[in-house]
Amino acid sequence: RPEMSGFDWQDPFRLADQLSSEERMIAEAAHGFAQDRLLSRIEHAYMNEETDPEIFREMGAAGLLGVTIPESYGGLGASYVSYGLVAREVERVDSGFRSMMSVQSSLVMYPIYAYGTDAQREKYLPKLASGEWIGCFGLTEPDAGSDPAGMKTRAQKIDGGYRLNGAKSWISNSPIADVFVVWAKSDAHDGAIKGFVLEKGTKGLSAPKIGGKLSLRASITGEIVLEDVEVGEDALLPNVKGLKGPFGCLNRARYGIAWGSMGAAEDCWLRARQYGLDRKQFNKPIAGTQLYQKKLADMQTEIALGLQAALRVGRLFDEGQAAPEMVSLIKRNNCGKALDIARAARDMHGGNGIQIEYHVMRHAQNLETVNTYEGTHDVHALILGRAQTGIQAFF
Ligand code: TGC
Ligand code: FAD
Repeated sequence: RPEMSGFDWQDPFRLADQLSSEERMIAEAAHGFAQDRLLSRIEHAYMNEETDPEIFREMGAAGLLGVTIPESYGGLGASYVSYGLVAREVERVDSGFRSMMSVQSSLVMYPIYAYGTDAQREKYLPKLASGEWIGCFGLTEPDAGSDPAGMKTRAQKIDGGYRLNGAKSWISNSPIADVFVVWAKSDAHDGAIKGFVLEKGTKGLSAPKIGGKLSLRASITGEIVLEDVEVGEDALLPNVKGLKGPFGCLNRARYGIAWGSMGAAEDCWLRARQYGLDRKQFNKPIAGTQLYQKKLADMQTEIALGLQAALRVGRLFDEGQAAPEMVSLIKRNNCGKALDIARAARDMHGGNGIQIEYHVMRHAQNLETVNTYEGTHDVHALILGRAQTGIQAFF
């Protein structure tokens, strides 16, 4: 029998050994940035429901925006595994900060890069990569969430361009956005869904904030209201048509969320472990009880498995071999497990667990959103059910 080796309880499957030196370097830099620049701001941002736009510029300077976009457009030109590692480090601090980063990278820079013209790439990507401009992605509408094909937003062909009318709802970053990637049914394209890049200040375009959120409070959310917004032909993303346009972006963002949610879960796990070692009841640390240790073991197990799965899909992404269903599987499972872990960590902190300074309840509240956006837990189950039965069960 070959020799057995030591066990690193914090990294059970030695994820770190499976990364390239560049990936390790990017992860370490993201960890340093998130712990130095983001952790110190989160309690104030969350309690006051405030989003500091300066964070985008700081993320840009740290190289965290557009990780997979080529360097010639201001990105890092790094792997999808690197992008996932960045999401993990940022969400270790807060899901809202990761949301800001992933919308900018996967939902705004990616479609401009993949579906745009050279002129659009040159105009928008460097400023989005530096964080000078903030982007948002408008797919969801008040009456079209899980079923985006039911969208009512329309683009009508006019001389030299398009006139857009409609309303988008629940849009991350929109009230502070400079660049709006908006999806609309276009009468010039047989009613197919097309993407448009709109700019702040265009007549008829507004983006009111949605207040009163009890989750993801550090990430601003709003509507996008389009009232006879007229744009030139140069606003159209010409190189994609149909739902596969927005879904091509969502595949990437959902993949990042699978990593990010594990970052939030790790923070909850490590905090619960330390709390259990420090907190004594019945004359001993609560971490010395069987129930407490079982919960820690469950957390460790789900996180180790979830990270390993995300790494596998990331490698396949980098080889051009990832399928959307793989992404559904890890987005669904990792978000669901992270939410369970955060709720358990909240409970393990007793009364202190409801306090902002113990962080775990904030993660649990955030993960309610993360489990819902980019396809709900149940919608991803239906995608996986369809793949194995051949029967779609959406309606
Ligand atoms: P369906 O018939 O399945 O497909 C229609 C067309 O789209 C193509 N397609 C995909 N292409 C690439 N990647 C994917 N993942 C794709 N999924 C579908 C498909 O091939 C087909 O193309 P074609 O050429 O044959 O027409 O479409 P359906 O209408 O039956 O869709 C069903 C369903 C439920 C799977 C889909 O609508 C869905 O995933 N709904 C969830 C909606 C969602 O995820 N919304 C996200 C909004 S953005 C957001 O939440 C950002 S939060 C960000 C943050 O703050 O971090
Ligand atoms: P619904 O689709 O109405 O779903 C309600 C419930 O019904 C869910 O439990 C769902 O699983 C279930 N359900 C729906 N259909 C079925 C079915 N066929 N079978 C069984 N159950 C079903 N969108 C963007 O476009 N851009 C963004 O930047 C963005 N950011 C967001 C930020 C936040 C904070 C939030 C909360 C949402 C954001 N969204 C964004 C929207 C998000 O993607 C949607 O909320 C999500 O897709 C679900 O849509 P819905 O809210 O309309 O819920």
